[in-house]
Amino acid sequence: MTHTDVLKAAGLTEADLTGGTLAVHSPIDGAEVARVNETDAADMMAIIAKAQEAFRAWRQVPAPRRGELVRLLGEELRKSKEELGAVVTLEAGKIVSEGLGEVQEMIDICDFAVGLSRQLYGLTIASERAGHRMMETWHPLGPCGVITAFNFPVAVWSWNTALALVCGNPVIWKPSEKTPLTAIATMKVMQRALDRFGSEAPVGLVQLVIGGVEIGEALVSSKDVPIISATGSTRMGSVVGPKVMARWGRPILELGGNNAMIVAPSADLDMAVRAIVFSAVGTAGQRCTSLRRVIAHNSIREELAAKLAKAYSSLPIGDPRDGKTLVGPLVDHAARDKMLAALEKARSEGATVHGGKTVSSGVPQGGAYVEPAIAEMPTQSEIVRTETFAPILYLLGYDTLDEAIALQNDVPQGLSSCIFTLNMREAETFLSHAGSDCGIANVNIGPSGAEIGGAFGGEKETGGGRESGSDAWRGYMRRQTNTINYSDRLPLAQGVKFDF
Ligand code: UN1
Repeated sequence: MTHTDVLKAAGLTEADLTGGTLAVHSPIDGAEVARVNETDAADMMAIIAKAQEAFRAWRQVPAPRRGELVRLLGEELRKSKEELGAVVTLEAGKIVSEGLGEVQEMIDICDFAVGLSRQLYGLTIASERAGHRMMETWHPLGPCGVITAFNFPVAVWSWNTALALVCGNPVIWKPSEKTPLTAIATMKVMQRALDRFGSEAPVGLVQLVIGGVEIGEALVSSKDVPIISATGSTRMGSVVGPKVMARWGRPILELGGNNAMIVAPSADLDMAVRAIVFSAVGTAGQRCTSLRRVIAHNSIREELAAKLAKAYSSLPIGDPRDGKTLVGPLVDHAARDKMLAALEKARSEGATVHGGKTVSSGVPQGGAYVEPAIAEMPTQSEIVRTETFAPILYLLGYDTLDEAIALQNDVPQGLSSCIFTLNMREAETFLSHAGSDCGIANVNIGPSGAEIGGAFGGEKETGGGRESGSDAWRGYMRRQTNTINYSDRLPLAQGVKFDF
């Protein structure tokens, strides 16, 4: 199938693909695959106003009914899984299985949100006053701006959208400029669900805006978009977060990670190697959750390094559409330049680097293909503490668990982390208050590939936001505390007397 065939199979039309100003390139071969129309910044006010109007109608629809729309979305995604997965592969360069996995993640969050639509629970609370009752009610908050990154071009939208919709909020989606086509294809699927759902869903419930900083800025600075859920770099978040806060909006930020694995002396090394390779090399190291640092006990460090070198040498690098490939291309040549520069820096900081070379034979020409790299580091130097969005794995050693945990935590980011150990004391210490400082901490599995059922996000420079499962839905609603007096008196709390 040609690139155009893939796009057409996902429902994209000639009008979607041509005549616009935004050139879209496939990481597979660097080919220009479309010229997409960008949203005119001058239209943003009207788009936001439409979302506000949709909000006033959608919040009246009972939550379980809103869940029905999300159920239909899940059904349509099931039908379109292969076609949409193929667009993810084409536009983000993911291998086939990961492209499909991403759509599966969308389906999973839809299923979750459907159940949630009947469970937007509030508490009842004991009142100190006779004849009084207290409770909490959760109300829709308003339009939710969703800014997504190229590396999960559709799953992260679905985490936010499935939740926002059942919570009663419209969505305005600004995808990465690198991946507008998956967004357009996803909107076609969404439209099919909306058509089946019927007129109870207002016009403008889910809107797509395409473009650069100006478009994002319009969302970020509008008081009429109370929630901004943004995924991307720490630099982007450091601009978006304060701007949203300054106008009293609510940011949900999911930014950089610098995820580590501690490998203890008792670890099942073969399992650890499998976990390391998937999480460091999968998605060509371009997940927020990708493994970037292995902190191995010095007694097993050499053995582990040898096993890793062996595993890395056999990794099939190439066309992500080929079912045998495990390492596809980086998103673009700039990403490869950054990777090579990071490895240079690591060398200057004393690293011994294995791999990390540009691959140009046996791969489609025009794409940015690289050998995944392992950099054995003498210390956790500056480059190790920096997130480079590429398959670089820094290898460090440790002697005591305290030292390993301190190394694990001594980075600016706080997304995901894990320990491989069969020692229960070590595992529990790692998960305790004195252990990992990350939003995600795992035992005997890698840091990436989280299920949707848990809350997803992290601390420190990762931004503190939580999306996806557990009670992340609360981030999309406003909490109202209610006190109801069913007595014939008016007692004051805290024993205050105010008789007149
Ligand atoms: C991301 O990289 O922004 O846990 C999201 C994972 C995926 C989500 C990653 N479920 O790796």
